[in-house]
This record gives sequence, structure tokens and C-alpha cells, in this order.
Amino acid sequence: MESTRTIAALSSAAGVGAIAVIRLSGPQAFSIVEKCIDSGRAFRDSPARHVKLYRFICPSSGKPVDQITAVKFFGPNSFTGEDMVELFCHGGEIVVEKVLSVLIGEGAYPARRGEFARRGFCNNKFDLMHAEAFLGMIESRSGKEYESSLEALMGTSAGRLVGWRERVKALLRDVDASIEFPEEDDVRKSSSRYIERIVEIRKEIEMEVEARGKSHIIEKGIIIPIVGVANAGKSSLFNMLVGYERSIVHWQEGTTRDGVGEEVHIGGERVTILDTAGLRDTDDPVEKLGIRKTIEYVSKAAQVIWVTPANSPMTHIEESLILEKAMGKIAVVISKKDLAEGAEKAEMCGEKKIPFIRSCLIDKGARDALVDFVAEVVKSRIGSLETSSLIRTKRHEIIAKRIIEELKGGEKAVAEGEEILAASLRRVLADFGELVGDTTNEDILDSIFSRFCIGK
Ligand SMILES: Nc1nc2c(ncn2[C@@H]2O[C@H](COP(=O)(O)OP(=O)(O)OP(=O)(O)O)[C@@H](O)[C@H]2O)c(=O)[nH]1
Ligand SMILES: [Mg+2]
Repeated sequence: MESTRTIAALSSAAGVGAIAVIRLSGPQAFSIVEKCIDSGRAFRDSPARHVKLYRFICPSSGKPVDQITAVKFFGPNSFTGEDMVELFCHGGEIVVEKVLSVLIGEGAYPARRGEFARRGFCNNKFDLMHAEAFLGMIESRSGKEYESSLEALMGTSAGRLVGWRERVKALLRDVDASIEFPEEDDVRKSSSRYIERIVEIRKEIEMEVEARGKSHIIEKGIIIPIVGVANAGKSSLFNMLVGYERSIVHWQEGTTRDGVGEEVHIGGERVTILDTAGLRDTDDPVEKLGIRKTIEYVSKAAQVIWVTPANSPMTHIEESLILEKAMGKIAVVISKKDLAEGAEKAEMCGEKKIPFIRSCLIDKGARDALVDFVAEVVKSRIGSLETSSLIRTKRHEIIAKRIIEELKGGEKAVAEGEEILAASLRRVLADFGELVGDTTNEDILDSIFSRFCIGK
């Protein structure tokens, strides 16, 4: 039996660190570690969740391997629901390798990806949504992703799911009762509310799926194009934000012809900044293509940075291609403040309530203020994007959409007969079951847990 094997793995990140965490789980977790500690009795007698310092040895040679601390967790009160040991050794690659190989020599099996979490799930320590929240927490690369994983991890969002499920169950009970006792009046009365009740649940799930759509923007990292007329200083700003001379800066107009993107962390969020071709009338076919791309970025991006020079008046192109098209999602950098005040442009931004900063983009000292400005812009943009802490993965999205379709079918089924409605509601419940992992098959579990790291 596979689950009776005792598994071991490095649970902290591979590489060099002060401390490494090695986990063991399974019926022999305690006895294996006990053999590898020179005062085995001290470990055996140590109570649960108690940290102690030990000398870790190789039992066959008796030679010391490392000085460690270890904690015991008695099943079912552990992450996996089994007996578990968390062992902290020194975080050198060789040390970890030696400790692990001693443990394996004493009968532990190297754990597969996500095997600890899978055992916890199989022992009902948490449901599948919760297990996926661990993964979300580990993988989150932006503050917003972290927040929604945290919400899922703390169980704040699960209440809504339980609520929907209970409401569908209650509805099914009423429908079943009505099938069984068709004459009873109060049952009849409730049947007139079937559609209403289904629509209510469906709309709530639809809102959640819609919010998931917005999470996509964040998961991929929000893309922010820097746009403006030719020679405004876009590439200068881009280089400043990414921290090195990524784009060519030149006094000639039309220097940048293609979108150049670079991922950066700004204000705790993962952002892709995009340098674009400057907007101007040109006959150059390549530049024209670049400009067409810029216009596309302006219309598609969730946030746009518009660079406009202080020393020249606003152009018609800026008015029609940026201001009009990106209203509500632009932030302005008024460049070349060393050459002119740019008072008119600043005034215009003030009037239209557009966030702006005046800057000299050839002054390296201006970088901090620009980064702070962009961080503020990113924060308020991402903060304004409502995301779902419930429908967080493609899997959730697919099942939630199936539930929505099934509920729509249920709405129609009310007219077709209660048996058909009941069958439809049963399918909805099965889908909810799949979401939390009650009715999920082995292949799906394999595909979920294989995305975890080894040691989780
Ligand atoms: N004095 C001054 N010059 C600047 C400033 N910002 C940019 N420049 C200069 O303006 C010229 C154009 O800068 P770029 O950053 O290449 O401008 P761009 O908007 O990328 O231009 P295109 O790619 O041609 O559309 C360069 O010579 C820069 O050194 C500024 O704040 N003050
Ligand atoms: Mg450029």
C-alpha cells in the first residue's frame, strides 16, 4: 500500500541557506528518525510539537552527520494526518543530501511532488480548493495573487461555496418532496420560487467568474505601455524604470519602432513595462506598423503611461489617440521639465484629475520619484480590479462555468418537469463536489498535485 510508505523530502528551497527543513510522514516517521539520533531515547520521549536539539548520526557507521533540531507531530494532528517529523538541519547542499540519504537508507522513500499535500487531502485534513490555495500561496508573484490565496487559505472565501452548495441541496430537497407528495400546498408554493432561487445562485457564481476574468490580468502581470509622441522621452523613462539601458535613446524621432517589454516588480506587484513606437505622421512603413501596435496597446491595456514633453504644446495626435482612447486609465509623465515648465499640461491633468508627475528623464536622480509615482499608479489600478478569491484557477473556472450552464438548464427544466429539474440539480451538486475534491478522479488529482513542489 502506497500510503503506508514513509516518505521524506527537503521541504525548504533547494540551494544554500542557514537552515533546511526536511519532512518525513508515515507510520515509520518517528522510528526512522529515532534510529538516526545518537540519543534516540530523548527523541522517543519528546512530546508532540516540542523542539529539541539532537546529534544526527549515520546509524550504520555511528558517525555524526549534523546537529539538528526536530519536531514530532502525531497523526492525525499533522499536515498530512499521519505521524510526521520536521527536521531542521544546516542548509548546505551536501548536508541536506547526507541527512536525506541516511533517512532513505533507514527505510524512508523519497516523496513525490505534492505527496505530503495529497496525503493531507486524502486524510480529509483540507479540501482540494484549500490544497490549491497552498499552491497559490507558494506561486503568487503579486500582492493581489497573494491576497486571494491567503483568503482561500484562511477559509474566508470557502463560506460562499458552502452556502451555494447548501442552497442547491435545500432546493433539491424541496423538489424531491414535491415529486413525492405532489398535493401538498406549501410544497407547491415553494415550487413557484424554484426559478427565483436558481437565478439568485447562478448570478452570484457568474459574478465570481467575471471577477476571475480580471484576475487573469494580474496573474500574467499587468502590462503597462509607455506611449506618447516621438521623442517625448518614452525610452528614457522605460530604461529608468527597468533599471538599465534596455532601449535605444536618441535625439532622432522614430527611434523606437517595436514594442519592447520588460518585467519588473513595482510597488509589490509584477508589472510588464512596454516601450512603444512614438506617435507621429510618418511615411516609413515599419514605423507605421509600430504606431499601429502602439494604438492597439492604448486601447487594450488596463493602465497606460503617457509621456509628454513640457517644452511643446499638446498635439492633435496626443489628443485623439491617447487622451480620448485611454481616459480613466492614464497616468502622465511630463518630461523635459529642465527645458520648460509644462504648466499648461500640468493644469490640464489637474482639471481632468489625471495623476501626473513632472520630471527630467535625463537626470538619474529622478528615478526614485518616478518609480514611486508608477508604484502608486499600479497599486491603485490593481486595487481597483475586483478579483475572485474563490475561482482562482482554470480548473475552478471550467467547473464554475459548467455549474452556471447546468443552473440555466435547471431554470428551463422547471417548466419541463420536476424530475428533470432534480436531475439537473444533482449534476450541479456533483460539480460542486468536484470543485472541493469530493468526487474528483485520480487523474485530476495527479495533475493538480504534480504541480506542487517536492516536499509540499
Ligand atoms: N533635456 C531633456 N532631454 C530629454 C528628456 N527626456 C528625454 N530626453 C532626450 O530626448 C531624446 C529622445 O528621448 P527618447 O527617450 O529616445 O524618446 P522616445 O520618446 O523614446 O522617442 P522615440 O522612440 O523616437 O519615439 C533623447 O535625446 C533624450 O536624451 C528630458 O527630460 N530632458
Ligand atoms: Mg523610444
